[in-house]
Amino acid sequence: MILALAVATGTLAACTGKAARHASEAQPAAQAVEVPPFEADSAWQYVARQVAFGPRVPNTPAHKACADYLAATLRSFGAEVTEQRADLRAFDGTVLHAVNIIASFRPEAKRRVLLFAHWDCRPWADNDPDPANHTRPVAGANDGASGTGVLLEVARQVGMRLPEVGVDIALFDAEDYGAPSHLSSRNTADSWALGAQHWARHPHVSGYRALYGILLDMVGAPGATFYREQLSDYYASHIVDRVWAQADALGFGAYFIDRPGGAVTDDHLYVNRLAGIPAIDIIQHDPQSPTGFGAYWHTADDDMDHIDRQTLHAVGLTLLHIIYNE
Ligand code: AHN
Ligand code: ZN
Repeated sequence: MILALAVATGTLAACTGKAARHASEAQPAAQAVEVPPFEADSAWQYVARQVAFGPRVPNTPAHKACADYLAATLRSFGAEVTEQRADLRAFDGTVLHAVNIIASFRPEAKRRVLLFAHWDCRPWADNDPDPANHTRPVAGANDGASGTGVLLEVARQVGMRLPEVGVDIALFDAEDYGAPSHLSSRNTADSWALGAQHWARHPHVSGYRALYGILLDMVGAPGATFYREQLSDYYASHIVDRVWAQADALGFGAYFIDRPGGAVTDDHLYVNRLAGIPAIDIIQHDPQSPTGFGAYWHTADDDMDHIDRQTLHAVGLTLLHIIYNE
């Protein structure tokens, strides 16, 4: 692990400048697009701010306060913001008062890109080695806040200078209320991603279309590796190709591994299957770990100590390059 980190850091330092020179040499001046910076400190603050509310578990005061904060922050960047409220039934019958938050830039544009993440927290740290934590919520620094934090910084940059393409940023709720592992007989795939399932059936704009969608999930751990997720390759391998090539060109090849990872039942499944929008998942995959995710996943360790600015930067800058070159 220490070796992998050293390699990742070295590659970053060595390649960022080289990639920039290479891009300007290869493209004629008329076609060069100026891509805004991605400020990793700012993204880190957006992650910390969410975590400071406490676990954003549906039907809690922290959840409500964070929803208000997310909507107000996106409005302050100049986006048109929809708060899509829905009462969604969880696997155990609990009715979740959910809020999907959708921020639109250039709402009139026909050509659009959808960027999304979940913002809620898992109510149970059911993968924690200590059984006492199995009934306690996760802090969700990585699992929830990291993707949302990166998208807030992307939204801030987009709001300051709009790209040609329309951009929608959807923060989905109730992703992580899937049945806990000790109730594995009820652990049906569809108990996850309830907010995304609702939006995919009832988009915030009727007849909503996007060229493609990109989901961020657990994009903040130090030395995180993102493999080609299987459902993404099934539905939208051309988008996976583009994103992984863009990341590599920016010197982020140590994060974005161009090899297959596992399949993950995540928000993008429903954006593909129910909304018919080709969508991919950028999600941390650790081939060594028994869960396939990072060791912090659904444990009491999913806190700010496991959030790294360089990982946020690799993901955020890659996204900005994708949308400004669209
Ligand atoms: C399942 O474990 C079925 N899906 C993982 C989706 C997820 C949970 N992403 C973050 N937390
Ligand atoms: Zn989770």
